[in-house]
Amino acid sequence: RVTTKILILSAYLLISTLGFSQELVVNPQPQQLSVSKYTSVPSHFKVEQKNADPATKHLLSTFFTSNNTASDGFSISIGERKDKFSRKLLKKVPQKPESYYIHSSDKAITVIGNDARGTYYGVRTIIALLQADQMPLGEITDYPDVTARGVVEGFYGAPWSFEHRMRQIDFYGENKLNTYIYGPKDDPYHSSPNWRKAYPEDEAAQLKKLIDRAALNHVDFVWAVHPGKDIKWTEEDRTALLRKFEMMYDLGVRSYAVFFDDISGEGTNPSQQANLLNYLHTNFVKVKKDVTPLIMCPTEYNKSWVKPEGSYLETLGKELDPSVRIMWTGNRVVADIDKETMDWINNKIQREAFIWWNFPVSDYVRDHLLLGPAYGNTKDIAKDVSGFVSNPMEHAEASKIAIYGVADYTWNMAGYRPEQSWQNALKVVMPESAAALEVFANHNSDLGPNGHLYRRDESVKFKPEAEAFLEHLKADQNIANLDLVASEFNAMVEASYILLNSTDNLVLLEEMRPWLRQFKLLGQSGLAMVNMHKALQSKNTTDFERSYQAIKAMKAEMYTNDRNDNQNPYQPGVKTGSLVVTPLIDEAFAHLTAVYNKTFDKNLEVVANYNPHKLYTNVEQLKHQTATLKDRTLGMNVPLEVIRFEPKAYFGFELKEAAQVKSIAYKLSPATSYEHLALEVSTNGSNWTSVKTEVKDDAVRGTINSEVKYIRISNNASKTLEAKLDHLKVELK
Ligand code: 14T
Repeated sequence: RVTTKILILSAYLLISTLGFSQELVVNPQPQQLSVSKYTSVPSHFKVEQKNADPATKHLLSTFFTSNNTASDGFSISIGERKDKFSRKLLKKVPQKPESYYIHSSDKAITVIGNDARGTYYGVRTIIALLQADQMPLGEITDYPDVTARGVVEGFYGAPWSFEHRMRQIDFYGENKLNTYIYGPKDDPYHSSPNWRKAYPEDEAAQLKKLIDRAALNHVDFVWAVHPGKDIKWTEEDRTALLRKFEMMYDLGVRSYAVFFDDISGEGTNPSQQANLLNYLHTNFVKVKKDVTPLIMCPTEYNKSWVKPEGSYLETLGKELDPSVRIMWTGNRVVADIDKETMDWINNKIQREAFIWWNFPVSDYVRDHLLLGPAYGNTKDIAKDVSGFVSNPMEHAEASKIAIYGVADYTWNMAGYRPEQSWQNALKVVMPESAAALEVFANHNSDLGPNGHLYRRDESVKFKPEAEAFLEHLKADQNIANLDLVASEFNAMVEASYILLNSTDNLVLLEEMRPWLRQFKLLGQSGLAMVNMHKALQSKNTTDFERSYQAIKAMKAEMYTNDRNDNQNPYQPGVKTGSLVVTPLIDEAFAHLTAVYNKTFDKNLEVVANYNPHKLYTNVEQLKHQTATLKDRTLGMNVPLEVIRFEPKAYFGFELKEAAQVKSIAYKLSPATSYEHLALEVSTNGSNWTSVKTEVKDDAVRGTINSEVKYIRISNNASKTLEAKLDHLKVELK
């Protein structure tokens, strides 16, 4: 009996000792960890908190309860540099904001922070270790590389719910992120027209709860305002803004941002923007004394939008008070950040830019889930940024995978390993089903073709297998990795079942459900494809045709899901495995069917489901958009931005072959654009006929009665036209 117990115990200790080097326990990865070994956790502690920080106090109370504390327990003392500690220990605390030092021996644990937040982080670290049954013997010296680290809720689309935000803020505290910028594009009290007004009572009450929760997690709740659409540069409007800041202050806000992105007209004037920020700095930040430096998002917030002849950024750099932080998304709207990016912008604005990283935001590819690692930013920019925040997906819980990586990267850049960090993140968000989640996330990370030209790796380890498979299949050679490919499809199906029936993170499951249903079907169609191949080899036509029909049925079901789930007006539908797995199955299916038809003199349809029509345009901003086909309606994914139509610019479709068309509809704003645009059709792409149109509800409609192959809307005027494209749709007969 006793020996078994000892055996189990020592095996357990061995595992937990080995555990730390391979397993997650503390995120972000500490800067310096010199722990000689991990021993078993004392059963009782005597906790002494020397500082009075309420957040730390609360955190301590979540772990040290009446169950594991006693007056003669193991000593753990916690405090700040300014509290009483031995000189020897105090010397070890880094002279850096938010730093901490932990000394842990078989006699006592001491946690000393450089400041209140550093102490809080030290406690986070020691609790995480003790919770994982890893009592360290040694020292931990730790501090963040980047000053402001966190998230900007700055995407278009449904803002996060109150419950999601509460969960997020706790997650930031757990992962030592210190910044949550509240700026949902679709909150009318953040933007026009209601930015001047107080929040309605119930919304204010919820915000207050979030702000309090942020304080409890040592997270700066940054309230952002987006006034640029209708702001007047008057005394009246600036006092209106001051009043709003004051109202938010009363709710507990101590950090503020002003966003000037995505606006046009008078609001874009840099001197006026600087004036306003300086006014707020002088009359609010300096007066209050407990408010952190202002953050602003410029109108030209990425390099590709900087007007060569203008001096917008230089003006901000010169005129804005040096304490004001300026946000920057990089060389493009969606971009990864490197040293050159930082040198360029910092030189222009005469300060370290505050990075707004547009990942894993998916508001321009809403039919995709972005579950891959946070990678692509170089490790040499720690000293060049004043902050680094991630703009996430509208799926809050799913965004945690990337946010976990951002927490790790911004804390300890040199030590950041994206893949390792990602693995750890999967275990944190789904402790029981992490392995299944890995299979799913592996094949759900790219965005598909998009207007921002931003892409991510997907199916990384499977990709070479998929390529080898297709190569051998098409060359009619033995497919050496057939079993490997089949077992990946099998893993997809099994992972789907596991996740669809998991209980370890129901919030995440709800967000992923539509994609999981597609993923299961995709895996099943992969298995059926492998079966087609085997049946063809053994000349079993019955098996071949059954698997062929099964794939068609699965494709039909996926198509139905695509038209019923996630029906947002921008990129409706549900895409999964779109970079590697789906093309592999589609290509193999088409090839196998063609070979089968030839061998057995049959006539099965070769393509299962694909859009044969193409975009037809000479407008750079539209070239990378995608053409969509839903039932008989041909459409186009439109970009959010204003498009420049130069003289002779055109956009439309090239049909696979000439066909009858029921109607053509498009909408642009402003509607005055229609005066300069003509709707034209052609059978050969060189002779064009104009189509008569009518305008109704600001949208244009045209009908034709002959077969056409090309359809275009062209700018036949002599001047450039700037307009937003709302939609373009062609109804096929
Ligand atoms: F302010 C910014 F730094 C920024 O990135 N703004 C938006 C952001 O809210 C959005 O989530 C993100 C991804 O779509 O990109 C910016 O949104 C755009 C991008 C455009 F190209 C808004 C209008 C555009 F024309």
